[in-house]
Amino acid sequence: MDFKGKTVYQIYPKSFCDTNGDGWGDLPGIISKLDYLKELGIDYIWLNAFFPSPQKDNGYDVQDYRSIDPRYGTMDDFLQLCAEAKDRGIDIMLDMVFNHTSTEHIWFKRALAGDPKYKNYYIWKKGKPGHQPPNNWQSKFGGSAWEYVAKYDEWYLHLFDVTQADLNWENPEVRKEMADIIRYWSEKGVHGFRFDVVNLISKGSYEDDPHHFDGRQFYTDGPRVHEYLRELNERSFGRDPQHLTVGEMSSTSIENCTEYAGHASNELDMVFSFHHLKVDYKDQKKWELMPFDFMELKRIMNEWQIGMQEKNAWNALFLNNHDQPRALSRFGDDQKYPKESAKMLATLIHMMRGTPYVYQGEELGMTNAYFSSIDQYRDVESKNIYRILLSQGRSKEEILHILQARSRDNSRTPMPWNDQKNGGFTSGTPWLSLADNYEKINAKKVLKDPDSVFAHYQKLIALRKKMRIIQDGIYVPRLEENQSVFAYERRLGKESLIVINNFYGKMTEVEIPHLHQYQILLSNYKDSRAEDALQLRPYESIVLYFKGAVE
Ligand code: TEU
Ligand code: CA
Repeated sequence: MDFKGKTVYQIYPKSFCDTNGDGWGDLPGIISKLDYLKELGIDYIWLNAFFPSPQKDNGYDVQDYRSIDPRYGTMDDFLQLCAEAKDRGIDIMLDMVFNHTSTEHIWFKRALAGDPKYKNYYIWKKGKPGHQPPNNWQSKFGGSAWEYVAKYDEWYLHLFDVTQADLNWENPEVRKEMADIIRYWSEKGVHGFRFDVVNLISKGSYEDDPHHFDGRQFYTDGPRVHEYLRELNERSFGRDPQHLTVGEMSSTSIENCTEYAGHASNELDMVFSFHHLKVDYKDQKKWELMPFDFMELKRIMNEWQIGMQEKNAWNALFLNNHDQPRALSRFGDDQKYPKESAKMLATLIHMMRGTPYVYQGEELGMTNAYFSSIDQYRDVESKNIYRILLSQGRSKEEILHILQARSRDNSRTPMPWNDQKNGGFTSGTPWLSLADNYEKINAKKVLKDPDSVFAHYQKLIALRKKMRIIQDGIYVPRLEENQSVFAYERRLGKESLIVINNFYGKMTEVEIPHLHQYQILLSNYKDSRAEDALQLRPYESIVLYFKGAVE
């Protein structure tokens, strides 16, 4: 399918729009906002996991892959959503959490009850002497990745929460179940699928991590992962000519991603990778703060753009999602230059080679939540790390400061639709508080403002639809050594597009030969100019276009 002109919008259903006052967003709420999304111009909606779930990890602990948690609505609501979206030219993409199930899934319950068929759906190992886990692997949410079950005197693997048991993909029956689930949704008319941490499904050997890190080298991009993906493709979505798939790849490599999302590799259409979102992790540690390393951000993004392009593979482009703090608070200036920096970050992403993803609220310029008490947090990861850091002797103030910058709840606060109570998200009590700046940052307000962040996203999305150079042009980094400007060029035949982004709140000057021949396609200041020597104002971002060979 030709998806290169398209843009995906990510909805976190729990936080989008609540219509029955229970404090949870729901499918009727999404339906009620389809016109808003059409106005934005997006082509796909990716819905975060909405299946029945005990919600230990907000739905990424799936209990039943074939139905919808009643708190979100019914299957009829879902079919209505698909139909009404389709009427507006929008397709739906579902989230497939296939690395693990909830321990409340019937398969795991049968496994615990002693059914050998289902026991073999999961990964069990004998412990080490002295009641020690099978190895030193750590859960991504903290603590050992193994849980003991006395009945078997064995441990099951959980790379995430203890209630998220890893599936045994070595078992052909598990792989068949997964393909069946995709086909079930395809038959309902779903063409799009996002695969959660799908590069973790093939475990290699179960050795101790010699470096006492978390063990990821033994299960990331594992030995049979490409084989499994090709098989899944062949058995399910690959049969649908309209399919669109994206894999979430944890700690992956360009080399593997050129295969996952290679043009002819018959695995997936595109990949999310995360290296560029670790440039503010001190010593690679998520819970150690440092200012983001701009040169590293630029180096990594350039490296991925070029590395994927060289092999004709395709990136998903993003700075925000439901697991990341808000990019505006992280890489921009959400106090002094909120609009300018939000637009600059959007331009950076949307003019690159790949498919842009907009995470709900990004188009409003939403910021981190800046919660001041641990009671305001809901995320299992934040709660775990709070306990762990406290036990290591860190002060409450210090930990809260870290969570303000790093908690996943920063991106999960409810969507502010207006400046009324709870931002019009719910008439009841929201499951997670809104960020308290909703009176200033909300959808009603931006829709009235022609100069809003929303209006800028509209332009970016429309430009991609219209211009082949944005879809297909080759990517060439520019000003690589510049310490404050992220610039690149796209080229297609005789056309050239140059994108220049000042990443800081200071004026800076750059020189780009022949720039005076270019016209300005888009900018975040009203009076930007195209000159060979450019004075860039705080967070100024300019897209320039030229048709006809230079020189
Ligand atoms: O996330 C995978 C993942 O590894 C993360 O981005 C995770 O949030 C991070 O490692 C924690 O520090 C996916 C989902 O997007 C996430 O919401 C789920 O919690 C996770 O998988 C488990 O299903
Ligand atoms: Ca609701």
